[in-house]
Amino acid sequence: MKVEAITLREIRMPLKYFFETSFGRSEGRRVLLVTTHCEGVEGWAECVAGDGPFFSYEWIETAWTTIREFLALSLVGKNFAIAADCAEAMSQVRGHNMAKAALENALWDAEAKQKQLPLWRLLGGTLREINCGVSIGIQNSHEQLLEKISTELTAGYQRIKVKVKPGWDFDVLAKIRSRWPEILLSCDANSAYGAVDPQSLSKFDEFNLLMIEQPLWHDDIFEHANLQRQIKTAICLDESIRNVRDAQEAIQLGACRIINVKVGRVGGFREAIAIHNVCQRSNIPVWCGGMLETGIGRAHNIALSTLPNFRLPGDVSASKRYWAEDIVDPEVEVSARGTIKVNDTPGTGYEIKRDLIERLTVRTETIRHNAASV
Ligand code: OSB
Ligand code: MG
Repeated sequence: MKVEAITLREIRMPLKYFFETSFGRSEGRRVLLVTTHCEGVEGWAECVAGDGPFFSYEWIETAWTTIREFLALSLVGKNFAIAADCAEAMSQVRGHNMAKAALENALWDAEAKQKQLPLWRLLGGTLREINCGVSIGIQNSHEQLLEKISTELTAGYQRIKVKVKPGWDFDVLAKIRSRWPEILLSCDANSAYGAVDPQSLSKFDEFNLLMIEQPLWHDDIFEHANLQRQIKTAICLDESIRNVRDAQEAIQLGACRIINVKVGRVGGFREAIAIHNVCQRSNIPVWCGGMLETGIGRAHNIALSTLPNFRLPGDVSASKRYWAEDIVDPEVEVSARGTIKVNDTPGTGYEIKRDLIERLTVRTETIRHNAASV
């Protein structure tokens, strides 16, 4: 697979509803889309870096410039036997996993199309249908949150995850549990409890949660291990797991009982598969996290979620929860049982809506072998 050129493109996508976490509220996304041009085949991927360096130090501007100045130059003009091999070529750049993942995943998309294989099979998937949950942000009121949960349960989603932070936690969970004692419920703190007395976190145990996601610092494993010994609720790590070594360390230290795999956070499908495999061998279930993706990133998350150790419902939900109109056709839809079926169409099974993307584009740049950027 020869990489002839790489196109970067920024589109602006307003969210239907704001999405608020312990680190802030988003009203829309500036999305970086990457296209790899390989011998007549185009591969597409989405960079999940946000509008600012809040979930991670990466954001759209660092991703764009790191790709343009370094990562793209290490790929264009090169021939890779398989997409996964490009990770090695980019390894000189430290970190910047979201930028790397966008490039690697675009090449996986190209490889799947070139081989006329569905992406999920190329990744090693076995599940034909994936289980879906939703992540519901912090709202303006408790009533609004309960209303949203009710809507998603009616739609069929199998697991509800709510965002929590000090002051928006125990009262909220108590209200949810008194109305829905039996549902599969989890919470995600996005590192909001680092400064809190760890003893107080055992209060989460009252709510029979499937897990609490990333309660402590974004870069911590050790203190999560201490905390996991003190609380009954399973800890799930998100931000702390940047690669397969982090996953091994977290498992060995007992820092979590579940891992959220986000392909962008870990630098691409190759690393995501490696984490999946390590967790599978250690009997640690994984699930696929989300980053408010458009249909392009969503389609990649769906393909990844077909690997066998994706045993818990992921944050992979329907396009219409986020976007007035998604940039793929068909849009991502979820059945009344809260599932998405995969099919055998080569590639992701979701077509790119080029005209719509063109209309939403605010800037674009193409990097070619031995040529100045255009
Ligand atoms: O921590 O999982 C998270 C969105 C942005 C940043 C971090 C997170 C999230 C979500 C969104 O929870 C899940 C989704 O895409 O539906
Ligand atoms: Mg999370």
